[in-house]
Amino acid sequence: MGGELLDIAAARLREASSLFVVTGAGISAESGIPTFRGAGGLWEGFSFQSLATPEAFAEDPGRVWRWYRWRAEQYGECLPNPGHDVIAQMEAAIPEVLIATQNVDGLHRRAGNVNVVELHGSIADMRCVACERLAPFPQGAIVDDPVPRCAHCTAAMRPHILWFGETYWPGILEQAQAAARQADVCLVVGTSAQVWPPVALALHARDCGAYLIDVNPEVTDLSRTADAHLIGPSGTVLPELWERVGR
Ligand code: BV8
Ligand code: ZN
Repeated sequence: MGGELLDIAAARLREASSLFVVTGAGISAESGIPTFRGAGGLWEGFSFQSLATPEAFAEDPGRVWRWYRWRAEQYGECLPNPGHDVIAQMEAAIPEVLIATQNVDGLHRRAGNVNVVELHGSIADMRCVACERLAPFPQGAIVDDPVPRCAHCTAAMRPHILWFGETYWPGILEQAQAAARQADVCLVVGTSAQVWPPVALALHARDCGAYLIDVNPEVTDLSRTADAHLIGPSGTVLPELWERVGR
């Protein structure tokens, strides 16, 4: 990858007092979590319409729960990778940092990031369909009914994850938009830029004056409009970039 592009991106990060980060499944690929649209991705054999939608849950909650329990098992065995670690170091070094992640795997928090907005929810939580109370996502093997019941009102619980066709929880996008508006640098890592609202956040940051860096081994609609497309896996590119920043 072009050294001078790395140097320019590093220079921007060195001067930045506010950083807005948008991440997608690609940042967790090197932690062993399959991406959605890559080979062997989560959608292999499952179309998202059949699983990550409110209709699918209404039709067969047990099937949706089994899929998420399988994913939770996978995520539980995974660890943050050097890409996550660098983003945690960035938050420690730069005054204003917000991470808006599309991932539900919780790896940014496990890497030490604190200012994290989980745009699409988290595999660590489940939510009551009736009273909306949150509870920890069930661990271990499914013993009886795969659909947990609410301890408070006995209605069915669902994964606390945003499904396709659902609107974002109030305040979530606004919080991210506020960070996007005041960012000196917007760093996008590992997203195919196919789900619109997260992409819109990065473009909003750029429209408000942020320098837009995209880290992805592939070319996407976002990398084409980025100020710097750093081509490669984030587990390698981010440490190299941060090394040159020297903060
Ligand atoms: C909304 C949680 C307003 C689930 C997710 C009704 C039905 C169907 C669709 C819609 C609908 N109504 C509206 C829509 C549009 C829909 C949408 O955008 N669909 C797309 C697919 C066209 N959006 C929504 O529904 C959103 N809501 O817009 O609200 C609204 C409401 C109603 C009507 C109109 C408007 C809600 C979307 C949230 C869905 N939930 N996840 C779960 O996890 O089970 S989305 C899911 O896919 C992820 O969370 C992620 O956000 C998203 C995109 O995936 P990526 O993270 O980008 O991952 P992907 O695999 O695609 O790409 C990986 C990238 O990494 C690749 O580029 C690859 O090159 C790169 N990479 C690989 N290795 C590495 C790497 N990069 C760096 N390093 C590496 N090593
Ligand atoms: Zn309840």
